[in-house]
Amino acid sequence: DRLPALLRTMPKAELHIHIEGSLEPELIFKLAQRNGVALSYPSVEALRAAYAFTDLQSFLDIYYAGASVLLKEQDFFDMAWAYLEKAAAENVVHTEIFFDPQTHTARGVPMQTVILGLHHACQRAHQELGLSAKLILCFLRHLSEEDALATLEAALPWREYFIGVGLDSSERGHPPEKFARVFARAGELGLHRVAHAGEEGPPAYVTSALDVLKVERIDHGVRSVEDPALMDRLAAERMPLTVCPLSNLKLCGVKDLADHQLPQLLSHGLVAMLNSDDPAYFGGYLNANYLACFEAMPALGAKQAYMLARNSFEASFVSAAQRAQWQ
Ligand code: ES4
Ligand code: ZN
Repeated sequence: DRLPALLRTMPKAELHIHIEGSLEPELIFKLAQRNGVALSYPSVEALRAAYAFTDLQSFLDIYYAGASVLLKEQDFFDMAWAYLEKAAAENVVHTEIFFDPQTHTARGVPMQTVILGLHHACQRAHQELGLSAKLILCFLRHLSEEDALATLEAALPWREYFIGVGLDSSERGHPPEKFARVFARAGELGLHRVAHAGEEGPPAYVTSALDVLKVERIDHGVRSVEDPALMDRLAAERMPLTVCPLSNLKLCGVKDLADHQLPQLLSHGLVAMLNSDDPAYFGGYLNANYLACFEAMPALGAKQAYMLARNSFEASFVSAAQRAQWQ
């Protein structure tokens, strides 16, 4: 069976990866020591043992705690570089990386420190690994829209270092409508727009992300399968869904990968592809997501593998000319 080899070696894009979610326990401890930050876990093993999540919030609490070791530009560089080396080794040729500036600026880390550290890693990845890497600035939806607006303005001196904005963190109780003004402002600035929707929240949040935030992609979107009219609309508009199967499994969105919505999304003609979301926390990077899905889902074969890779390029924010080099 040559399918696993195909999955590993085919060129692909990754469009849904939170860089803070790529921070491995070993690097958390190394940075804690380097920066003199106290951790509430005695060892790497104890921290990893705490990665037993029941829902999105139980994960976010430990994810924000892990990010507290990031203080200096070098820390952000080291975190991103570690991810980019792994991505290149998995035949990811293009990646669009989420970062959460508010997680850092709220602790007194300057915006410049965050953006320059990440940007320099992306620049080096292009030069040394031949990997195209772009940044997407995410707003934390559990915070206010005023905070999101101030964050966007604070990032504008580095406007050319990110290609778009996203919306992440606790979904339930924080509908897309809450961020209508900041997404409109991002649109005026010529930034791409994406949002997490239909991960834990209802399909109505997917609809309002489209209608109110004018997003060009939906992150997760798996609960769209509960609304047949929405499924038809997503297919008709070729609206991409950045699906993260191991994330949904670890956060108990599905009981088993065999129950995951991916085969339904593909058979309905949706532009879905696979992504790792928070690989250090959810049990694997992009190829682990591919391998686990193709192992668990009998409907997936070589045809679907090519389709997922093709969708990853179609849904990316790179030019058609650039895409032609990879496909
Ligand atoms: C996230 Cl899995 C997930 N969902 C929402 N927000 C996030 N931030 C990092 N990972
Ligand atoms: Zn995510």
